[in-house]
Amino acid sequence: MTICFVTTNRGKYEEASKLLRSFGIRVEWVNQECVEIQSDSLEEIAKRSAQEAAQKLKRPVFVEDAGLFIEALGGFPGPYSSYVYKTIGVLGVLKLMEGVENREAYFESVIAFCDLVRGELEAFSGRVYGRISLEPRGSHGFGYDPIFIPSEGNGRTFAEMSTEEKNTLSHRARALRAFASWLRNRRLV
Ligand code: ITT
Repeated sequence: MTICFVTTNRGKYEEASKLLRSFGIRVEWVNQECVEIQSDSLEEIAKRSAQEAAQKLKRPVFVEDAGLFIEALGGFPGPYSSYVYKTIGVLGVLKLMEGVENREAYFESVIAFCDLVRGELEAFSGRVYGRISLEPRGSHGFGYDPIFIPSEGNGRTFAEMSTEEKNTLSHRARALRAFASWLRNRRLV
């Protein structure tokens, strides 16, 4: 089974294709920007993007919307993570966190799958809890990986882990596993 992932982010595609391959699902990458509505809900954003992309490409697709939620900043940047990354970047986020003791944060991923022929629009989510580091560390991954230390990662940031290791812990991997088991059951229907 091959399934189409619409994203401009190579890192996301690589993580998804590695993980879904272990479920016997191949991922075809469509490197195209999705229409993203403004909303506080990742699920709402992802579902609307999936619908638009399925209409445009005339085939079933999935998209993913992710965000980093920092407790001391009231959940910022959350659904605005992409804009914040492009503007102030990881160093800007660290600056906002200067002198802040509470460094708790989580990543959330929402995958939305849309098949217009079968009338399906489904969402799957995953979270990983951790904390924001004091400085960027590591060269793997992408985005906020150099400043996010997952609780179960022995103190290392995501950027200090291989894709395979990140895939054992990450928000995206959790959402992808839920998606894969839904796809597996769907095939039996
Ligand atoms: P698409 O919308 O084209 O899929 P994007 O990179 O804009 O790609 P998001 O809006 O979902 O994706 O991501 C929001 C931001 O959070 C963006 O700057 C990402 O780099 C970052 N991000 C998402 N997942 C991440 C992860 O697993 N590790 C580190 N940063 C991540």
